Amino acid sequence: MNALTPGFRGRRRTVDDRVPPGQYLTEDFPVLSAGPTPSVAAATWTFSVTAETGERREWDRAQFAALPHETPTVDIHCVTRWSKLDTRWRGVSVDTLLSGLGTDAVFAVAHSFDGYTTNMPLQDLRGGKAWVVTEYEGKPLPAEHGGPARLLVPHLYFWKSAKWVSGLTLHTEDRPGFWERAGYHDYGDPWTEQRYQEGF
Ligand SMILES: Nc1nc2c(c(=O)[nH]1)N[C@H]1C(S)=C(S)[C@@H](COP(=O)(O)O)O[C@H]1N2
Ligand SMILES: [Mo]
Repeated sequence: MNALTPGFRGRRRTVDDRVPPGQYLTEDFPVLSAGPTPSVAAATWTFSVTAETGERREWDRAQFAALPHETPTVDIHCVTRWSKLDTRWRGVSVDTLLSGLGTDAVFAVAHSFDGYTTNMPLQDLRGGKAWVVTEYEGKPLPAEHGGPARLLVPHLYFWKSAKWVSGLTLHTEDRPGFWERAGYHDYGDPWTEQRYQEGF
């Protein structure tokens, strides 16, 4: 590239700019689960969204596969200090899953088939920032990484990206999830190192 191209001079993002404080880069993909990998049969898999009003929608595998899909390439950051750049996924934007749903909710909880839960502001799942993904690097998502489907919320620490996700519930009040009740930060911004709550 011509070093003097207007608009690029001194403005290119380097790898260092993409690694949040206190993180190191890894090329491999560590597996981190609180318990054993649950077996979730793809044939009977469903995903649901339930609003605070009780309004509920559910997709089976075929219905989910028929939704418009996206292929995000994103950087992920685990609270255990590894970060991984340019991970490639395929799945459905949460915007698509929430589209047309009437809700006054401000918070969401992701629920998983292993009983895991994690909470976040609903706003963090909207605006092209979160997906329910079923493929990683062009292949079906491996079970140990959350297959058949996991939530992907790359702008927050990776514990928010619930593996084996079964659905979202929407709430008017914050409901801390599994790690958040155990002392992890309620929000989990990697860029300001929101790792653990004060006092834990
Ligand atoms: N259902 C479920 N999802 C989960 C977890 C879990 O134990 N159960 N662990 C979380 C944590 S702490 C991290 S860091 C990431 C790890 O994802 P990976 O195993 O694909 O690297 O998954 C998150 N999602
Ligand atoms: Mo984690």
